[in-house]
Amino acid sequence: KIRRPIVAGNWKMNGNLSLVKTMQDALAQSQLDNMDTVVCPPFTLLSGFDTQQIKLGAQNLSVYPNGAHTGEISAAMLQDVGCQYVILGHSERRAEQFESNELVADKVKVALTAGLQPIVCVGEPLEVRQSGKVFDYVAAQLDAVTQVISQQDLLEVVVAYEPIWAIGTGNTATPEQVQEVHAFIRNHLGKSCQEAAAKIRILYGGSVNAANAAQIFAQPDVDGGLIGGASLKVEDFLAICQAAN
Ligand code: G2H
Repeated sequence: KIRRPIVAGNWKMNGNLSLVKTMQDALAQSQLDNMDTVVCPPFTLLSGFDTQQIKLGAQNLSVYPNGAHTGEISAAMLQDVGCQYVILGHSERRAEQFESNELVADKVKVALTAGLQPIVCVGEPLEVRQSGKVFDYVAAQLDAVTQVISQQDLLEVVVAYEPIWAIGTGNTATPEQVQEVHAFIRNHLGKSCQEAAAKIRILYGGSVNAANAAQIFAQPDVDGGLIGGASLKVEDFLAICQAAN
């Protein structure tokens, strides 16, 4: 692989201190030296991990730096507890918290300014796929981001392609469907920054499990995965990481 693989576990609103301990111990013993293994638990569990051994990511951040924003968490707070990554624009937040392409782009800029690597989620709902407009839809999500960040900063971005119809449904996209969109994303980002096209890491997310991970990760433009449900089971998550290592 030309790019260093990355597998990130998105715990969503799941997990507890006991899972932190078992996941921490298991990952500490695994020898995943050829990749970046990232755990993205809820905010309350972030400080439970030993960041010497595990890379940490959050699932969201505030666009504001500090102040009177009750219930929000800033980029600086995430850095303070050892986060290196932050998932932004997950389709669940776009749907449930009404996050627009523009808001997601602003958050990406805030993350990059603070030195956090954003994992920017893009992906289409079923009706968009059925109408054949996947590329247009994903391009609009990407363009909102590239419009507000520099070419240099784009090199720090990780993109996660997560077709909404494949999330938590057990309907994984086929390796061919995944490769097709990943190649599109790479080529499209190349129009903003040629260097980014070669260097940027593009993850697939959507019902990845221990059985299907290797086949998806084997696609030339797939650099790893963003794993939801399967990242909560220690053995499954380790097996998925091993498939990328
Ligand atoms: C997509 C994915 C992780 P799951 O949301 O971000 O979740 O693997 O459960 O489909």
